[in-house]
Amino acid sequence: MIDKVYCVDVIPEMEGKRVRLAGWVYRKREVGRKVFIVLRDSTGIIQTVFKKELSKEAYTKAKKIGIESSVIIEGIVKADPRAPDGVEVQADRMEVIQNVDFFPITKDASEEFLLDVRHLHLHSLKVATILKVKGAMMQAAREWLLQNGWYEVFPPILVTGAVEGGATLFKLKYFDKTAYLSQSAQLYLEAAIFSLEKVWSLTPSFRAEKSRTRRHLTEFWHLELEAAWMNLWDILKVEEELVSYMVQRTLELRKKEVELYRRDDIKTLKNAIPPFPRISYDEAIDVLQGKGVQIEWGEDMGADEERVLTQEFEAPFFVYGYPKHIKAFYMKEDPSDSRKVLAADMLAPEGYGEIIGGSQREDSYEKLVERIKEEGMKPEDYGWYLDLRRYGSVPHSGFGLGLERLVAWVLKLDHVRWATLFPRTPSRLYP
Ligand code: NSS
Repeated sequence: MIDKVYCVDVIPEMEGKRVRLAGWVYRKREVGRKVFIVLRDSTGIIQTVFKKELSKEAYTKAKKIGIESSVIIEGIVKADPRAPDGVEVQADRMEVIQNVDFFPITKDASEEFLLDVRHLHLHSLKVATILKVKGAMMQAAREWLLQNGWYEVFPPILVTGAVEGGATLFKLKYFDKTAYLSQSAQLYLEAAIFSLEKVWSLTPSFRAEKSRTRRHLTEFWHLELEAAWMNLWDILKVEEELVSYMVQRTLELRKKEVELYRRDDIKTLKNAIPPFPRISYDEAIDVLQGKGVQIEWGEDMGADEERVLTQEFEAPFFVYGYPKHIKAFYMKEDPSDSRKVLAADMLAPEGYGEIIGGSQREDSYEKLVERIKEEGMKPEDYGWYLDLRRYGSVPHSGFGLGLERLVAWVLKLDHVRWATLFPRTPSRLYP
């Protein structure tokens, strides 16, 4: 038997060769005594044509086959300028693996319905494109992390406490105790820097957030980095270099895929080259007030405020120097202004807003205990974490990037849920 090839392998230069393809019926159309079947596989699509005079049996099967049926097709490659990509397969054999009479997803399907049948929605070429881009972005991240001496670690998901506030913890029974699903690997990464110095992890993170926005999932993929001996400004350099590499490399690896979503509108992606603009929280508030947004110094910026701010930029940018009381307990107080912390978020342009949250960490035992108490939490719940400040404490910094948010911006998606295989939101746990 001849070897199976993929759709992408069928090129005009293969003219006259016999090939065997396996995949799903993407499109079908009959013209006179010909049936055109566009076959889909993981690499793309290829036109096949069944002529009655070539094989009556194959032609009859092709006439009957339904959209999204799984088939194996054999035939001869023919260069043809009229065919998409200038090539097609003159088919003389079809093996029907499973015939589909009616595929539930039709052109006019609503977004809600597509999510209800997400397991079938994955057949879509546009969905596959997003999955490929997400994979390419992590491939790029791994390349950069490896080239720059970061160690990958694998933190736990079952945890005993909050990192980003108790209100959004998913709680579960752990034998006779209570456990939670991790919101962030940060505290465990902080522990790991005492042996590996520069560490990273990719984990699912969970937030029991009821907020129904375009940028919240209850389960998302979190890329987190933590490094000893780095201050806030050092870690911002890491952030912009990593994100820039992820974006530029993805444009190399998956240009066609990115263009399927953005066409030639890739200016902001091209602009993602260090140094990214940096503005202080104070400046951001001035800009917002100047634009008539109702916000006072000390208030947190939500998605709406961030959207307005992103209109000022055509590349990702940082907002640094947030007020202490709106940020997490582990952030280091700004030594020059005790109302603030050494924290910065990275915001994506075009309305997307926050894609990274990062900071220098509080490395003093006493100060950290004080902050934990101020936040109404119990220091004894953070015993092991406090120990890190008692046994060889070092200045250190880190950040977390929401992979779906980055992909949503890169592909200009209208919601982060499209950037994940099976989205989890307050109303969606199935399929
Ligand atoms: O809450 S964060 O801003 N920060 C942390 O969790 C730190 N503990 C990370 C660290 O320093 N190691 O979340 C970080 C990023 C944020 O910028 C978003 O891009 C993403 O994680 N994120 C989310 N993505 C999708 N859905 C939800 N609900 C979500 N929450 C955060």
